[in-house]
Amino acid sequence: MLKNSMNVALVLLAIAIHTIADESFDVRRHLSTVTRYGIVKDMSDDSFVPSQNLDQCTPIHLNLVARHGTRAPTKKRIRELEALAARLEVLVRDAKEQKQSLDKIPAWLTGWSSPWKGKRAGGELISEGEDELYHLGVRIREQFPNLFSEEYHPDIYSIKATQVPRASASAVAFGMGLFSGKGKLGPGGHRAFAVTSENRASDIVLRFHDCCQSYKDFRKSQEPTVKKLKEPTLDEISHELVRRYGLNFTKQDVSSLWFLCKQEASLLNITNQACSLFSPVEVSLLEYADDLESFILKGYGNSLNYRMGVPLLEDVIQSMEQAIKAKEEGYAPGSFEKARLRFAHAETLLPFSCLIGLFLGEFEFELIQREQTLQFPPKPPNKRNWRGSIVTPFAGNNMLVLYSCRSNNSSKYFVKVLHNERPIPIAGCNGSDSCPFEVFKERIVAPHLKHDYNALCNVNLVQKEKSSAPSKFSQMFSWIFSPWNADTPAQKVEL
Ligand SMILES: *[C@@H]1O[C@H](CO)[C@@H](O)[C@H](O)[C@H]1NC(C)=O
Ligand SMILES: *[C@@H]1O[C@H](CO)[C@@H](O)[C@H](O)[C@H]1NC(C)=O
Ligand SMILES: *[C@@H]1O[C@H](CO)[C@@H](O)[C@H](O)[C@H]1NC(C)=O
Ligand SMILES: *[C@@H]1O[C@H](CO)[C@@H](O)[C@H](O)[C@H]1NC(C)=O
Ligand SMILES: CC(=O)N[C@H]1CO[C@H](CO)[C@@H](O)[C@@H]1O
Repeated sequence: MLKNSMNVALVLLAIAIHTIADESFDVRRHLSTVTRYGIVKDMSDDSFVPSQNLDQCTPIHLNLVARHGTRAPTKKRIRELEALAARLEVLVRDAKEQKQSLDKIPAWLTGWSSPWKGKRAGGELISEGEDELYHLGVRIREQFPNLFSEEYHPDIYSIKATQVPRASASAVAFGMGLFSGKGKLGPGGHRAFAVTSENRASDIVLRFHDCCQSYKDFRKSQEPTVKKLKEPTLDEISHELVRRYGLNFTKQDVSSLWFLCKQEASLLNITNQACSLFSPVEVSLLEYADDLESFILKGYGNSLNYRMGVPLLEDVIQSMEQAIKAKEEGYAPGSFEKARLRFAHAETLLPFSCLIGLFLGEFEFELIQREQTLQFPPKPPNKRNWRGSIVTPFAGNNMLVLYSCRSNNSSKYFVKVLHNERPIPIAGCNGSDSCPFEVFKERIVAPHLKHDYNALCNVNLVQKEKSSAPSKFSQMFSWIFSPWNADTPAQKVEL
């Protein structure tokens, strides 16, 4: 009797602790790269004081590298969720057959079916994603009025997207915001603008990951490592869930449930189903496992991950040099580029952030410069800089704004970096959010430009293998003629 009432008391205490924790814990901020932009946009490091040293300067050029907005799950993931529905049915049935009490089973779980059931295609930008990019365009124009005051011309505002529909749709949504009210089309005063793409088979500026054979090999070789790193977390959590809900969840089930949680919370704003299966601590561990994966496969975990982005970095620097030349030589307004706006993927934005040394302390920056590897980010509850939700949420972006300053000194041009529209400390600029263009170029960019894309990626080797024209053609045709199968194996896990 006494024992029972003590158990009840303990359970009540546990519930109380659980609810207190829940109040400050918003799972929607912990979805790694499935996090929505609006949830994290204003959540950056408040302790960082942006520098004021550019007060006397004018922005003359802007580079944007943005990830596409919130998108539907891909076809492969849609199938995973359908398999999960079948699994849950079996688990509940087994529990019934064992004549177990069903009290512990959350109500939603019985008879659950995937909201994406029967959809034949996935991966497209959804309306929430359009909204993110549209408003980003509106805010950028408001923030830099003198950069965007000119009459549109495709050479002045160059808009580039990868040849993947969610990225080009993101570019269009952004442009609609950026140019709204500037045209004559419809009640919104829209205007047409150009979005250009390179062929995805050779787009080494925005899809360098997909053209780089040695990166593809590396990624494949790391699959077992990543799986092994995630295993203990999934093991531990599946044991907990089995105990808590009386269903025999496997590791795979837990992995699919976490995926479902991220989709529900991000796309449907539902947090009281799959997400509520996990405690805040468990969510933090699952989030960490995702972040660790992106660190290893797309981030500082391996230098190839970001070095293959050298063509993009070159493109950025070259656009700045052109802008400086236009300024120095007094080109007439309307005859030079003011912004280069790019819409791509997490696979583009993450490496680019690494190339400019974001999310690093000074010590780590030095290590990277000396071409040494970084340690893994620390496990929760330790704090870490490398968080997918901050580094690449949907519509996550880096802006590099070039300023011209009136000064008697040699540093007339400055680069300022905004991450998700906020100033961010750059280790290569002594932790300031800006530094002189020359310093930026010498200290941050030059060490990377020593590396050559073709050499890094074994491009010559690949071309030898695929040198026969027909195979290139058939590759192209299979892509053109099979829109529902556009994801080739190498792109399956693309974000
Ligand atoms: C779960 O698995 C264990 C061990 O495999 C088994 O003893 C138990 O009956 C199963 N429970 C249910 C509900 O299927
Ligand atoms: C999402 O749900 C929360 C309540 O859980 C609500 O406060 C919020 O307004 C919702 N957001 C959207 C965009 O619907
Ligand atoms: C520029 O020169 C003026 C006087 O010629 C001086 O007062 C000012 O401090 C100088 N500015 C900088 C940034 O050195
Ligand atoms: C960073 O600080 C060091 C010493 O504090 C100084 O020598 C160096 O010029 C600074 N670099 C930049 C880019 O401000
Ligand atoms: C390189 C250069 O011109 N440096 C000058 C910057 O301004 C200070 C103060 O005006 C001068 O002393 C430097 O020579």
